Amino acid sequence: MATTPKPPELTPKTPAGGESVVLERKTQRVEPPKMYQVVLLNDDFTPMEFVVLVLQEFFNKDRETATQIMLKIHVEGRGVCGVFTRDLATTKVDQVLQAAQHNGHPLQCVSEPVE
Ligand code: TYC
Repeated sequence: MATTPKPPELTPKTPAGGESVVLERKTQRVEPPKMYQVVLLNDDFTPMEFVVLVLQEFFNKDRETATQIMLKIHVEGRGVCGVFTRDLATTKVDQVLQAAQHNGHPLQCVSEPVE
């Protein structure tokens, strides 16, 4: 035998005893995503100009800023190129490593969680 579907219940049920039900509206709080910094590492072989181009191309730095970051890496051994969500940071690392490999440079790049 076919059954007729019931319409959805639009009003909260009144509990036995007759008292009414108050539905609270809860404010939804969403945690900001964990962020990851992409770090370039110094080496003795990758040309300075290549690192500057990488910073301009993949991290949208202007030439002057890119040069400053490259020199900081050259002197200090490492430097932060940008801070991203996890997936974007992974993509940036992949892009840098692929460009370095393609051009025969040993440039290394890693991502690490920001504290
Ligand atoms: N140290 C390299 C050189 O003297 C330049 C360099 C800078 C390489 C930054 C890597 O992440 C790097 N040619």
